[in-house]
Parts: sequence; C-alpha cells; structure tokens
Amino acid sequence: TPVTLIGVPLEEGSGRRGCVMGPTALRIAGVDRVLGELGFSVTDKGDLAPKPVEGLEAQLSPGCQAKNLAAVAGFTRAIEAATFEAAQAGTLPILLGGDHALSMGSVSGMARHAAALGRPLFVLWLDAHADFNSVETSPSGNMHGMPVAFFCGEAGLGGILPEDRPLVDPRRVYQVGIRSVDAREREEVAEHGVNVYDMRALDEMGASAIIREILAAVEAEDGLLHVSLDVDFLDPDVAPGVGTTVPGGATFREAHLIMEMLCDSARASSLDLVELNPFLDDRGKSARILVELTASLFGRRIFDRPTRSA
Ligand code: DIR
Ligand code: MN
Ligand code: MN
Ligand code: MN
Repeated sequence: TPVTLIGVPLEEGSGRRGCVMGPTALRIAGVDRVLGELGFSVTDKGDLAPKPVEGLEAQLSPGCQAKNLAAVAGFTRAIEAATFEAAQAGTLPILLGGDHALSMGSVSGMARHAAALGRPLFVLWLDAHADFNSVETSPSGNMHGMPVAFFCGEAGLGGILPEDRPLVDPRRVYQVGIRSVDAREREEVAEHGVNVYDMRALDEMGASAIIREILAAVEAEDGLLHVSLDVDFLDPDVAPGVGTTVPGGATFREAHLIMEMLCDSARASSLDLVELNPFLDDRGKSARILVELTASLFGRRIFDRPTRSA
C-alpha cells in the first residue's frame, strides 16, 4: 500500500506551545526516508493550514469549556477530509502531529472510510491518558483530552462535523498504557465500555498477550485498525519530548514489540504520531523514536522469522 503523509501543525488542543513544530521534526528525523527504504511509495501532502471556524463557542452550555475551539474545529474538518481522501485513494494515511486533538479528525475520517466499505473501525489508543473528557467533564478545557469522546459521539462538540457522521463504537476502542485518568473521565470510560489495558495490565500480561487479544477482536469482525500513538505512551526516560509526561510508561522494547506484531497482522489502516513537542525534546531523541517505531510498524525487523499464523 502506498503511504500518504499529512502534516498537522496543531498545538491549540494542548495546554502549551511547541507541538506546531512536530511535523517538521518528524520529517527531519526521516519519516519519509525510512518508509522509502522499506519499499513504500510515499506522498507527502505537506502541512494543513485551515482557517478557524468561528461561532461554535455560542453552542457551549454554561460551565462547559473547549479551549481554542475555533482553531481546533478548523483543523478537525481539514484533517477529516484529508484522511478520508487518502484512504479512499487506496493509500495508508499517516498523520504527523501536532497534538492529540488531531485524532478528532483522523479517526472520524477513517470511520467514514470504514463505513463506505461496510466494515467496522477499531482504534488502538497508545497513551498515558484515556482522552475521554467532554466539554462538561474536562478539568482543563484542553481539547487534546477529548478526542476519544469526540469520535465516539460523547464529547458534546456538535457543529464541527455533520451530525450524521459515522461514529466509533467505544467497545471497539482499545487503550494501552493508560496511567492518568481524571475522576469523571474514569466513570465515562467504564460506562461506555472502552477496553482499557492500563499499565498494570501491561506489566502483568505483557505486550504480546494484550496485542494478541486486540487483534483477535479486530479479526473476528474483519475490521480496520487505526493506530494512534501519543508520545507520552512511552516512559519519559525513553521519550522526553512531550508536554504531559507521566512516569512509569512503556519501555522501548514494549513499544517496538507492539509495532512488530501489528506489522505481522497487516491490519493497520492508518496511523497518528502525536504530541511530539520538539521544544521539550532532547536533541531529537523522541522524534527519532517515533520514526523508528513507524519503521517497525511498516516492516523493519531485526531478523526475518517465519510468519506465525493464529
Ligand atoms: C487531562 C490531560 N486528562 C486533560 N490529558 C491529556 O486535560 O483532559 N494529556 N491528553 O496529554
Ligand atoms: Mn493523548
Ligand atoms: Mn497523553
Ligand atoms: Mn456519557
């Protein structure tokens, strides 16, 4: 499958500046080069530069908050359209973020693509955070904490995309690496049946058993699988270039094993690389790790091994 790179210089969804530089850092770290070396044909669409969508704030109820709604809404529409178009053209979209609010658009675009194919969309959410806040429950008002609720139709953010857009069933969302969840967010995640493998599950089960379970669920329904990788999924010692580090994250090898197993499954339909903040990074370390993980997802391996079947 050819690959389409979509640059998303979005930082308005996060609480601090810097993610706007993410797409450039990922390109400098060689994301297009490693994919080319692995034999993929790569088209880089450049960076999206949408206009803000004004007037949506008026729809928010008192006490609800969604910071920089106009800017994030403009990006969401542009990302949704670019992701859908790339997937419909038979390519695999990779979103170069940009903060995690970008997944409001990328996952919605893939949900529209999956619906057009008549197949279900599954989401693998690799993150320290559940990102299931709504405009009502969010303690910060930062929209990068809302994307999962958004594409499940639970964020209270109408008016950004068409009301009849395809949603993702929260029971087809699989979260791995979770270790920071807000009080009301925790209730919402449980109530809606999101599948959470928190850090304790990763410690106890190991990455391979978790990924096997998730892939079995995807394969049972012949689903598409969108992979969303937040830098803070990784331990801060491994990847410091992110504004919301949480101690006790995934190791370098756990992350690579997940990508290698996803590669073997050939199920991944699309990928987000998000929350990279080059201003906070250590000499490009985190950008390079995201690119190396992408290489593992697309087939780089230490040794060839016989294909394992289920
Ligand atoms: C927190 C932090 N749950 C919030 N969220 C994220 O502001 O909603 N940090 N996504 O990276
Ligand atoms: Mn996130
Ligand atoms: Mn996070
Ligand atoms: Mn709810």
